[in-house]
Amino acid sequence: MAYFKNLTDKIPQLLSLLDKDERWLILVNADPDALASALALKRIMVRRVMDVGIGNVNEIMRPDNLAMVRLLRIPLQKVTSNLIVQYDRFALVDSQPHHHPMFQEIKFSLVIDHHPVSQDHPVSAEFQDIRPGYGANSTILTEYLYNLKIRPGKLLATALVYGIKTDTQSFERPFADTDIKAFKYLTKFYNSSLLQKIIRSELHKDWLKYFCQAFKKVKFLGNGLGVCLGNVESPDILVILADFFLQIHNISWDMVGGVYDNKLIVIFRGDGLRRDIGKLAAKMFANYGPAGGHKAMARAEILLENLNNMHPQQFMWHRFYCVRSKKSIKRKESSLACCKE
Ligand SMILES: [Mn+2]
Repeated sequence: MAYFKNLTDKIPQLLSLLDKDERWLILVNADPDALASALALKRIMVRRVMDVGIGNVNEIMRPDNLAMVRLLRIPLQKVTSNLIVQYDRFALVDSQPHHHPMFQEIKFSLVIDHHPVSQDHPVSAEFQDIRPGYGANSTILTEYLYNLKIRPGKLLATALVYGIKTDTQSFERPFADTDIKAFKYLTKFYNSSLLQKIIRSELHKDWLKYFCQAFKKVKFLGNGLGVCLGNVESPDILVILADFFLQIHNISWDMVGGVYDNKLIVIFRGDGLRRDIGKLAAKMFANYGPAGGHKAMARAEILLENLNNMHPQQFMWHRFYCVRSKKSIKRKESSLACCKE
């Protein structure tokens, strides 16, 4: 039996679409899984069409994504109307046309994705392969490479490994058996030092100042802690700090807030053992904006105009003490004063 699913129907259909006289552009909303998928599709197309490029619709900011693009030499171009007119055909990977306004303006000939299909937005591409059961789109592309007998080179294999690793959160999120198979298969060809280098590129040098601020402002709350920064360049630094503080011995949960894009964003992290951090996030902020998550990870985003004229830091702590004193009221049946909702 073949190691991967047999794509006997799909392969001829895909190949019949590729023409030596046509230029293809593969579009992505760039994240590691999308970038790896695009690189794999480019590898499949490269000698079968006149030219193939990769275009990203979003700005790439995360340091690990930037490291991936640089170290794995992914030739990316920002999508503009000028770029679009240089190509004849368009492919989309790890997304569907309705996922981004810029995709909606393009007629795609090929879509390969693993997100759920929407009845309201059926995909109309000539060639489509959408498999929502898969943890990563990189897995689908690995199956194509295998079926086409293309052995992935070091850079492509490393990209696909990282795509699977990030989309499945190292197999902590739902995944299919074939995601594991693809991962195992690709590790024969990848470069572990390159992968480690990408994984470790979590921080921009400029972000170190947020650590200083956080160390000065952190408040310990029993077995948890909280900190609220001012404006931050990216909400990713809040995630990094929240993950960082959870490494402290005897700290079982934390919350890290900051202001970005006219919103107070609070990232919650917990050890997932006793306290349900998703519930805490919802109790604190659900009346003010999207807030919630699961036992170990949660997030809240509140527009600054909804902070009841309070400073973001003041608002975060105010909501925390409201929730906490309510809990203690329940426990002690005392009549401690609490804020009005
Ligand atoms: Mn994906």
